[in-house]
Amino acid sequence: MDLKAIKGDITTIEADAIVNVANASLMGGGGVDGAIHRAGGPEILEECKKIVAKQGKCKTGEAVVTTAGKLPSNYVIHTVGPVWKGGNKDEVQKLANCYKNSLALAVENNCKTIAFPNISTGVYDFPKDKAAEIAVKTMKMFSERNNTIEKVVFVCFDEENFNLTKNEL
Ligand code: AR6
Repeated sequence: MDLKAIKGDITTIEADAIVNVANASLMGGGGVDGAIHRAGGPEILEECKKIVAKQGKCKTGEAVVTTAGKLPSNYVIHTVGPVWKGGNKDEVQKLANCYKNSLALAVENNCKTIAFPNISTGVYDFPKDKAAEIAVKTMKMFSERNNTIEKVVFVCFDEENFNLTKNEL
């Protein structure tokens, strides 16, 4: 598995799947979630509504898949990251689950290339250094057991996340 970090906007990335950081309602929001729904168009929200009608809200650490609408990727994988509450609420495990479950869903959908944002490091306030460490560690563990995904790109929006992720890699 080829792992790399770039600085950029995930909505412009051509990959089999890009990962969105949603909230439990899957009804859109700010940050990367807002950017993905805006750029991808209403088809994404339509599918999210169907998923919620069928299975209810998305739990923290879990992931679901929809079309990517007008985006240059094939799928959007929506995962719900943990809100940082000081570190004693299982935040680390839940963040690792976001990466693991998103990768598993990518494999199920025959994706070979996948792009991730730095999950939970915006309004959910997860410390960026810890988050980068967990993201890279989880990715490497996954790649030891699975070789269907060929390329994973961390698309970092800000310089700090970019440098932290690059250093972890
Ligand atoms: N491309 C890549 N990364 C981005 C982009 C982009 N276009 N825009 C922002 N980021 P956040 P969270 C980075 O706040 O902390 C939403 O309202 C950003 O710099 O988007 O997981 C949801 O609905 C940061 O490093 O997500 C949830 O309610 C990272 O993406 C809540 O926010 C995550 O920031 C999720 O909070």
